[in-house]
Amino acid sequence: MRTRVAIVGAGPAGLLLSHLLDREGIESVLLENRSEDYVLGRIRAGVLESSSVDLLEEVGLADRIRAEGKQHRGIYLQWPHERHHLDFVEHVGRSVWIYGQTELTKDLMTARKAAGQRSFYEAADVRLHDIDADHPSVTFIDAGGTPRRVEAEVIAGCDGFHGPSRTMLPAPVQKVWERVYAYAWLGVLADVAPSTDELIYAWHPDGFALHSMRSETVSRLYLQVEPDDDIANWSDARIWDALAARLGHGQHGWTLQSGPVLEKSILPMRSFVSTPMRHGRLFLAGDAAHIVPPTGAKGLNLAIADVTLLSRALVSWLRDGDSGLAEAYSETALRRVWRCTHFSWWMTSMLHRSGDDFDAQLQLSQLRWVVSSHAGASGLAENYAGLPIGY
Ligand code: RFL
Ligand code: PHB
Repeated sequence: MRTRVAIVGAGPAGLLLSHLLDREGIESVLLENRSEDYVLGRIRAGVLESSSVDLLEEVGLADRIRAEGKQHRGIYLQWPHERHHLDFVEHVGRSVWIYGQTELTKDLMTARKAAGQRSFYEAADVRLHDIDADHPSVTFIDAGGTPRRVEAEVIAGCDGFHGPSRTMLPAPVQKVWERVYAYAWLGVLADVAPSTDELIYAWHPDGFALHSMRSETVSRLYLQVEPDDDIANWSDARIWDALAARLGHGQHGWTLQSGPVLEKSILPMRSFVSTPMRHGRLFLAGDAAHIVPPTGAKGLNLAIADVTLLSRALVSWLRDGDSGLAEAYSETALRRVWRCTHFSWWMTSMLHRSGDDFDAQLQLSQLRWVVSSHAGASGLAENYAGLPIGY
């Protein structure tokens, strides 16, 4: 079959790209190796920057975010015996929205179906061909076992960190930067109302903890653990005890409400950037090109920013015959990628326990500076609430 853009991967990057292209009259075929239910069931990010929500609004995808999401003015930063609210709106005039990636994925899948574009879930053995030629293609085996080929003008590799697209870059042109952290996150989804109105990021001698949320009745919580720790070592009771200690249960009258654990798992943490984000007729976007540790809540927002730039570049090239933005895509996208890579690394390094007591004192000094200095608070707020798409 023929199409204009073959999109590999139905995560937020691939699904949103398909929607942005469809609005400009550019047809695409979407290939995803998992089932629709599997993609919808993956619990991941939960914070949208205001620029992400503005973009989704512009393209008719923000109704449910505005109705069911929750707007937060800022976050709490805390360490033993002290909790400070950092008000992003006061410092930079922008807020963030709490809206689960699963909900956004649902909205994007609904939009793709309404647009009547072709999607293949459970596509096996997805392979990219001829990315250096004028007519690249993707082959795969569909859910019924039939081998198929999609011929396209461009391939968008939106297939996440483990997908095949990035591996197509020839070794001499590819450059990779990576940092693997000496800790991991244990993530918990709990059937209990959040014990806080806005997110709490907590530094603690036992390790970092984060209190986030998904709705009025569901909480999302994280604990710093060893990277090789086994989830079997963490009973629900041990998890709640650790959260209570690190989040300061009982301090200044604040209490952590515990409840049934719906899901728990351990997530590795890494920073990773692969360049270039374009080679020939293959364009990479989202986790296919870069990974950030989740402390800055940037992964999902970066995927949204990438495909916003990519859709503008592809529309101008494929519809209007101007390849300028496409030529510049990698360089333009990487400016924001490195900004978010730095911010995520900085938040991670400031909040996680590692090193010795000297490191701990530096972290605490940095935290005190961030909450007490307008310059410090504004820097964090500007990055967390999100820089403009064209940054
Ligand atoms: P995704 O969401 O990984 O989507 C890629 C899609 O490509 C599919 N795929 C293939 N399709 C066809 N053929 C193949 N061979 C394929 N191989 C893979 C995959 O099944 C998938 O559907 O990347 P995308 O669209 O770039 O979106 C990026 C975001 O999902 C990601 O940055 C964030 O979710 C990162 N992240 C988190 N970010 C946060 O800001 N806060 C979080 O709490 C948070 N938690 C997480 C996360 C990422 C996780 N992963 C990837 C391990 C928790 C986890 C578990
Ligand atoms: C989440 O709600 O899953 C979440 C929120 C903020 C982060 C990371 C994850 O920094």
